[in-house]
Amino acid sequence: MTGGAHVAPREGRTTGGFRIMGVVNVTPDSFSDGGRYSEPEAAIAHGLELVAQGASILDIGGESTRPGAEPVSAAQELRRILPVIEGLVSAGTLAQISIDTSKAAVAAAALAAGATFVNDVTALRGDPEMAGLVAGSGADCCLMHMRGEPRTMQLDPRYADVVDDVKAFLAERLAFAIDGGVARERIMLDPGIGFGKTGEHNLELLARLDELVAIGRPVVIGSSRKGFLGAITGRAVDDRVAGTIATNVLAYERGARVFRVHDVAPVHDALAVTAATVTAPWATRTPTSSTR
Ligand code: HH2
Repeated sequence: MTGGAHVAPREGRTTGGFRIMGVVNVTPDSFSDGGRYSEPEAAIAHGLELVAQGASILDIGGESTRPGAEPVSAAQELRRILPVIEGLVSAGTLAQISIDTSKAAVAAAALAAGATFVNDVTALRGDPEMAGLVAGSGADCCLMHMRGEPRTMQLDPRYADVVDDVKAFLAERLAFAIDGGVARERIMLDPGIGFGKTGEHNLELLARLDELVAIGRPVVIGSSRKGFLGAITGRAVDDRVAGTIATNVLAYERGARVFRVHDVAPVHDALAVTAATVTAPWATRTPTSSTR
């Protein structure tokens, strides 16, 4: 399969060295915003607003991956995402456009329309054509850990050691992608918060995130509004921004650098302050020089 033209993604990085990936779900059934941006005009306007709030990547999705979600056809997914990508491109957005799909046919059309990033929650396992497509297009990609598939992934997930298991999986998928011709510097890794994990698994992955960062590729975190935040705070899905901020600030401190969120403005500000604090001169001063 051939992909889009060879592409050079725009940078758009902020001074703190982090990037925010704003979520644009063009779906009727996403867990937090399903149905809100099903019309292309609404999705395009929402995407542009997220960029104005600080997103440098827009992640466009046409299929929900929430627990229990039913798969949709490539044709249906394309009908949802293509007008949105085309609209964002013709609006001249400076953000990098990411396609959230595990189907190569959908990714190929999205890349041809101007996307330069493939966010594949199956980490190139869902479609045998995907690795070749990503390699040939020169797009960036995110490889995410998921245990099982969305329909069944939350049925009693178990791990020997969740961080060791996710780390081994991500290292194996990184090697697979590189063997398939994807440039190492194009690849990001994601522990897949909420994908075949209990709340405790999610928390342990966040607490020990530095162990995944040690693989040596940028780590993406997608904790935004997810169920484990509701379980801790008792908050409904639309009211989990404080929990989302806490997890993203913690993940930044542990070394994550890409943050996939719905609530871009507050997360951007929280990360900007965190980054300014931990990258300031005093943060790296040695004890001897600071005791005088
Ligand atoms: N989470 C969701 C979807 N895609 N991609 C990455 N890389 N990491 C994530 O954690 C991740 C993801 C689920 O969130 P959302 O898109 O809001 O919901 P839905 O899948 O129901 O559309």
